[in-house]
Amino acid sequence: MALNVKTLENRAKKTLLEAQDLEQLEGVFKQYLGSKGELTLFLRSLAKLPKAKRKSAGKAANEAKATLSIVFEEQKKKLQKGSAQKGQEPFDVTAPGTRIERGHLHPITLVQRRAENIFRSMGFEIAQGPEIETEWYNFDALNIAKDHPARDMWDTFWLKPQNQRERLLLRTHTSPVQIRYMESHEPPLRIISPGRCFRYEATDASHEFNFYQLEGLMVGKDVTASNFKAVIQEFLTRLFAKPVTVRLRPTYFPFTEPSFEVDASCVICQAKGCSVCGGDGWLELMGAGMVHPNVLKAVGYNPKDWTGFAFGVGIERLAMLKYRVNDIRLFFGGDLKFLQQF
Ligand code: FA5
Repeated sequence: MALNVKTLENRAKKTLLEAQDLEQLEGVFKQYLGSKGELTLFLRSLAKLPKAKRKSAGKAANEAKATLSIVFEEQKKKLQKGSAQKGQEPFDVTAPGTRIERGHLHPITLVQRRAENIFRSMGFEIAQGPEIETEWYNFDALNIAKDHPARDMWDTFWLKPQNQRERLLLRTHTSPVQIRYMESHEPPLRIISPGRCFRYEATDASHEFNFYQLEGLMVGKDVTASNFKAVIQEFLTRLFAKPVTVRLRPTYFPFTEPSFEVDASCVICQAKGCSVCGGDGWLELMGAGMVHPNVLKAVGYNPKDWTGFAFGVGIERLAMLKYRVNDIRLFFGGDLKFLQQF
């Protein structure tokens, strides 16, 4: 009996090693070690053997099973490696290549660039300022006193002090760029400053803790609120490629006097009334006003000689209207299904 097992083992080993592919190999394995395989059936039949023969035959059969399993695994690895290498071999140089996806600009960047082009064509320069600001530029120089409640509207993220004498924060608006620019330039001047802002506030469909603003500033001789209205109406009409009417409502900002809340006629329904404008035909877009004399004084300008207007608009808010996006969080969610539409 032991001799027969050895013969069977040798035959099975030879056939396993001769297998040309994985399918053939599996077939041979089944033939000997499958549920109805020769060796399996032999192992099952051991119980019928007389006790004296059973022990040695069982030992020989189990050793054969172990050896064949090892040979099977080794041969399998060899064939798998071979087929992977083979897969790389045929190379059709005439076959069309895999198309490379081209990236594209984010909708916020598209609106920012369009806005920059429109303002540039009206004689505005583009100025930049740091996202990490000092308390002085973000608040004090803008006439916002330390204990003024207006600071609560612009709660932000403060940085751990590292030997600086000035406290640092993530800027809450782009208005500090007004100060930085005026400190180093003489009027007359016209600038816009697009950039990232941060606020410590809960997010909802129209608020993010990280968003973009576009600041505008024009200082000159006899610059008035009428100049502001004309500039902003021209900007919005060109941005939305539709006629837009602008409405100014009185409000309060510490760095402008008088200050306005700027509403535009709804570009979705042409001011007829819809769900986006809440039915009244007007959309609140930005804060603005005439530069406060204290701000002009703080940068060394004489308020008797110079006047100016300033405004700050949320770029996401413009993009939401332009592309009819109903939730600001979509811009920063990284969902490709959303982003690929632009
Ligand atoms: C300001 O930030 C003033 N610095 C604007 C200004 C500039 C007034 C110059 C006068 C002169 P306000 O907090 O209202 O104001 O923000 C201006 C615009 O930024 C808002 O109308 C809105 O479009 C956008 N904005 C403000 N907070 C958020 C936010 N959390 N998420 C998205 N957009 C925001």
